[in-house]
Amino acid sequence: MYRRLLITGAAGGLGRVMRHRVAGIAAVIRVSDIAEMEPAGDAEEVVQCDLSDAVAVHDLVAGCDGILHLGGISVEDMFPKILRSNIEGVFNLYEAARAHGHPRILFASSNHTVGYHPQTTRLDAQCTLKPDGLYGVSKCFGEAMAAMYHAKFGQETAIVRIGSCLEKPIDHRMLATWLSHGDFAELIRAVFAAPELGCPVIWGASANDDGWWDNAAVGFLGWTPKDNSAAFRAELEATVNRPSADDPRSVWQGGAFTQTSIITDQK
Ligand code: NAI
Ligand code: 15L
Repeated sequence: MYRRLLITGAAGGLGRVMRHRVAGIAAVIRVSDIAEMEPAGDAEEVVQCDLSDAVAVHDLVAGCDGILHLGGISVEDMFPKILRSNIEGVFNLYEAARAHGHPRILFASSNHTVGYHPQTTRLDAQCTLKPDGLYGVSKCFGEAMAAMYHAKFGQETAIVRIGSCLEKPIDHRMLATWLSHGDFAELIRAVFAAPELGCPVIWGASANDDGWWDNAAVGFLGWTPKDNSAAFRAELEATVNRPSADDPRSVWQGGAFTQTSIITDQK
């Protein structure tokens, strides 16, 4: 059992759910976010912290032997925000980890690192990065930091390219990208239980009939997703219009993220 597991991004959509699903991994769960969080429960500590504040992150990581890194900007946004949270924030986290004995990290990367691959292509961990925006580029940076700190310092990270982690798929693309909360929770457990981890890329998707991603390289984790978006197909087909075949949402793995024009709006 871990001594203390740090969860960043604990006020966010996934953080609020996973906080209650990781019990038992560690004696103490330290939850953190820049935003306000629910008060501490049993065996929990709550620490408000801005990931872009290097000194605060150094203190945040002290005493932790595992980190579930969910914190950061989670959609396309203006570059200064992405810079602070996803670039400086990741650098601060890895530097803090280096200073505090290399706690094992699960880095929440994203399918938007490969968003400009067509939906007709099946990808494995060796595929070329094709980010679909500044957000995707920032996740590529995080993946590169993880790989460099592993090669140079032996820091272990599970790079999890999450598809769409929500209660159920809400559009046709998510029939391929969906990751159930239960499967994500089990993946977190597998990552922190593995005797040796290294720095693998793991596709964060459930056992969807329509999946695009090949996790053969991480069989050693013993993680077998159990849920399948097919269970929601009929409901989805009845309630949501399928975009046309030439719509970006049907063409690219990153779907609508390929179409955001925010870069041209940056000042
Ligand atoms: P979210 O946006 O709901 O939560 C992210 C949290 O990070 C927020 O509570 C926010 O306050 C916090 N945060 C942002 N900047 C911060 C900073 N400078 N310092 C401290 N905290 C900061 O995102 P969600 O959906 O919970 O996702 C969690 C992680 O998983 C994110 O890193 C996201 O990029 C990644 N991810 C999520 C997917 C999903 O389907 N939910 C898909 C792919 C990746
Ligand atoms: C992500 O990376 C986002 O954080 C999340 O909000 C979803 O939009 C997800 O990807 C997706 O591609 O569905």
